[in-house]
Amino acid sequence: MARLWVLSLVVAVLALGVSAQQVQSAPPVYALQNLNKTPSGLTAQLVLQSGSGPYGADIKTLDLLVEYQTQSRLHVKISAPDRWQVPPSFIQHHHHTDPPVPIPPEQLEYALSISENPFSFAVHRKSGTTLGEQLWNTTDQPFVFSEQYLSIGTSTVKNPNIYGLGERVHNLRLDPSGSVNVMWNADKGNTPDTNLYGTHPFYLELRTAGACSSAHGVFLLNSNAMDVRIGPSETILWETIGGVFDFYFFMGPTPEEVTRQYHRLVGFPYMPPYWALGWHQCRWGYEDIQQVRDVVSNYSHFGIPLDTQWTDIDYMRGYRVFTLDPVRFPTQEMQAFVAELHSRHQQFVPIVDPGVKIDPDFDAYISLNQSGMFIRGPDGKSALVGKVWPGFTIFPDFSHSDIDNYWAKQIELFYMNGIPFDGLWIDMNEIANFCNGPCDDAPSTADATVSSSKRQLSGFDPNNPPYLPGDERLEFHGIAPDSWTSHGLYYDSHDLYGTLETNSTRRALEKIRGKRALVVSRSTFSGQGHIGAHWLGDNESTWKSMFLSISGMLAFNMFGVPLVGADVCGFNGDTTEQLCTRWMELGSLYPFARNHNSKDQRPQEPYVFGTKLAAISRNVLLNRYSLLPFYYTLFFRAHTQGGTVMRPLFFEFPSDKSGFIPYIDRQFLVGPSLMASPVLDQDATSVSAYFPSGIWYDYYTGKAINGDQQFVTLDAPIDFLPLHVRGGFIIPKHMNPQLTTWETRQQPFELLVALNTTGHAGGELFVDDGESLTSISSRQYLHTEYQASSTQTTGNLSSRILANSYPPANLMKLGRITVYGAPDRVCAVNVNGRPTLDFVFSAENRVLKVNNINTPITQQLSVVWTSQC
Ligand SMILES: *[C@@H]1O[C@H](CO)[C@@H](O)[C@H](O)[C@H]1NC(C)=O
Ligand SMILES: *[C@@H]1O[C@H](CO)[C@@H](O)[C@H](O)[C@H]1NC(C)=O
Ligand SMILES: *[C@@H]1O[C@H](CO)[C@@H](O)[C@H](O)[C@H]1NC(C)=O
Ligand SMILES: *[C@@H]1O[C@H](CO)[C@@H](O)[C@H](O)[C@H]1NC(C)=O
Ligand SMILES: *[C@@H]1O[C@H](CO)[C@@H](O)[C@H](O)[C@H]1NC(C)=O
Ligand SMILES: *[C@@H]1O[C@H](CO)[C@@H](O)[C@H](O)[C@H]1NC(C)=O
Ligand SMILES: CC(=O)N[C@H]1CO[C@H](CO)[C@@H](O)[C@@H]1O
Repeated sequence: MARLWVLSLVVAVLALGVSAQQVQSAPPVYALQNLNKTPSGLTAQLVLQSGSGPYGADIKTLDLLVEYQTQSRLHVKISAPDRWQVPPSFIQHHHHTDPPVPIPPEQLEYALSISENPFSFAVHRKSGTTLGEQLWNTTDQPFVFSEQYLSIGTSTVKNPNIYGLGERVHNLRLDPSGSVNVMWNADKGNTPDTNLYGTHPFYLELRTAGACSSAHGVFLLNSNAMDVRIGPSETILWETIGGVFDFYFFMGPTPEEVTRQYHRLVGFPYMPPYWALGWHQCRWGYEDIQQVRDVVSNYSHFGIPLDTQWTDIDYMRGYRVFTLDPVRFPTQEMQAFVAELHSRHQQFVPIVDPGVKIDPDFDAYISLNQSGMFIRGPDGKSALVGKVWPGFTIFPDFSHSDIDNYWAKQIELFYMNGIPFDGLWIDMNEIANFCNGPCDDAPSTADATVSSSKRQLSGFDPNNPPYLPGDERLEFHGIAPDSWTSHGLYYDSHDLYGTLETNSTRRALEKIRGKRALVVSRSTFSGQGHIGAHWLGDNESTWKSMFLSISGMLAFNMFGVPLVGADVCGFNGDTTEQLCTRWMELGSLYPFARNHNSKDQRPQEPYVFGTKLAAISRNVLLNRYSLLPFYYTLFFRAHTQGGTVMRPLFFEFPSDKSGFIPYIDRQFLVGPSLMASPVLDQDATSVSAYFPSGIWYDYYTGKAINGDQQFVTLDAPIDFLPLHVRGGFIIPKHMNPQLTTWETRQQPFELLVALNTTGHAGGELFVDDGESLTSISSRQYLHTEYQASSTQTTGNLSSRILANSYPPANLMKLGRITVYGAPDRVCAVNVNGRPTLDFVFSAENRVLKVNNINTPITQQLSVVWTSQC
């Protein structure tokens, strides 16, 4: 049993000279006591011996819990009774089995070492049974656990490659030379290098040495305002102003495995409706329903794909949520408009804010007031008042266990009496508040009828914490931290609000529509992706903002929120034709792809700049629609196994030796196989693109490039989006893409087969009805694997059907296969044992196209080609 916990207890001697007299200035020292081994870990207590943190109020006795939860996931929690903790609903699958079965020690990929006195701990990757690489070691960093200030840190390697810790507008790789990564949800536009709308205290670290690499991840489940300081001297220091230390360590060892292990904990990404992957159009400042109607008809006039039309707050009556402006967006016309969209298989998504206008004649206010399920002020009873678009508002308390009785009911009333929307866009939910804390001139409000859950504040002032992450008051553009929710003090639970709102909103939509819902939230917390989507907020119509959107999306894919995108063509500021062109190209690959604009900016729908941009938009969006089977299959993978849809190059090539790969954030991969090298600079007509090793094919022509771990200059005239397919992969597509995802789905499929240097390729296709809630859990879908192999002279492609329980798939046909890297001549092709002449071989790039295959996708497929006739 001794080896079961891979635990070494090192008894350190108290450093000479640390005596009781010096306690005031000396850092706190805790000693481990009452160690208790459990079947899959240990418990112990940490008892303060001497010293004190910088702000006093040190907690004397802490509880240590260690759990070897899975082979690759270690849980280390340091807490104290009666302290705030993130509710368990934010975490999934605590153990690899339920009830937990101890994991044989030799199977654990990590080793934990604890120093008893002074307490510290270290985590190593195990190599066999011995300690390998050190991933974490708290010994030399200040360990403080006091009422309103906690710190813990680790030493790390020189110039570490660290990613994550959002939400921040920043390059993909975090600056290791002294960056402060602040987390506290805040409405601050897309200001670079500051805390923004969401909190995801997770980082992934990539270590490389020669041709070897490994990645690990660290997650702190904590929702209080915090700083994570990286560097300057090979350290990572976490500082938070509340809660507990609830750490999870993920062993990877590949970056994609790290994210899968993290997503298993916070919840695999939810499965979006198929149409959510279509193209979306929105703006703030549509004046009336006629203008919105004109947008939709302009799209069809210019032949540009459009799945979903959105409206921002303009549609509301005086910015009251769940209302329609009777003059500009009258109910009957809105209903007719949405009915028309639906008849053309298009969707409608309106915005909803959490703030409910204080207005004694407004139903949504009257019933929120009556329900008592609102955020309460510092007295713990009366409704907290903020000021948002409609003026003074109160806010639903999404942590209230009965909140659906208010929120879902409002959504349902709006749906039934207003407009049958298909999804909801929830904004301003950090919570944003124009008063920056209490509104001086706020009207008085009713008391909550629910029993108050206000707790004793043990003498601390939540509005004035002694340590301020980001050096900024917590109520900046928000409500005061001494407000109350059913979870307790807002100071503690504030970061959870957006994700809780997403959850309640999604439940409402699923109940009303009986189908998968799209809920796009600005504010998020760890676990958001399990419930809904995110857009990157109020960016700017600048080249820099467009470039940084890539890193934003890559980070959110790591956070488990793959349905993410930025406002295409930019939100604040006027876009230009050239910027909007390049952004439409890049945006055509965003997992969540929406053109959105601010009020009073020049219009930027893709047809307003004339026929050239309209034609480019049409082409890149049709290409997106042709790729949707690929995207949708990637979402299925992420939903069922965790992991990313869009990922950095280093995820697939962690051992790349060039030294460039950890930094690359101007290019990205969709899945493992489609590499995008978009133009991100004004007036550029070429891009310098990095090619990791392996064979790559020009996506459009099949021309091969040998990946040489070097940058290659690619031509990229204004109408061109450079894309490459990685040899070794098969990408499922639709032929003849149409203007909606629904129409596109009626078209035959195509397989793009990109053979690697050994003549192999593999891929998969997932097809279901695209909207039902249970298709995956009840396996009502088609899931097929494709394999291709070839020699210099012959090759073949075959399928293996893994699940075939979606009858409509019998009517869906495979129309064409395209093979990149075919033999240098092809003279005969067989489809399912019968020769066909319906193929085209182009010797120039060795591309074979076999047309009119006409086999149902539910049927076993065999295509054989040869150069021997
Ligand atoms: C979201 O709601 C579901 C019920 O629909 C619940 O099981 C889950 O715990 C909730 N998630 C969070 C983060 O509260
Ligand atoms: C942690 O770091 C300290 C100080 O650098 C070192 O003495 C100790 O051996 C390390 N712990 C382990 C288990 O490697
Ligand atoms: C529709 O397109 C026409 C032609 O580009 C343009 O004049 C008009 O403003 C557009 N309407 C809207 C609402 O975008
Ligand atoms: C709000 O609720 C209180 C009772 O909790 C009631 O006295 C008051 O009239 C209500 N206000 C409105 C506008 O309904
Ligand atoms: C080629 O692809 C096959 C199947 O996808 C894979 O197993 C193999 O490792 C790849 N070989 C090379 C050299 O990339
Ligand atoms: C497919 O091609 C590979 C490589 O040429 C060969 O080994 C295999 O037998 C072929 N399979 C079929 C079904 O023709
Ligand atoms: C990178 C970038 O352009 N960021 C801008 C996004 O928008 C906000 C608000 O307008 C600006 O403050 C940022 O500089």
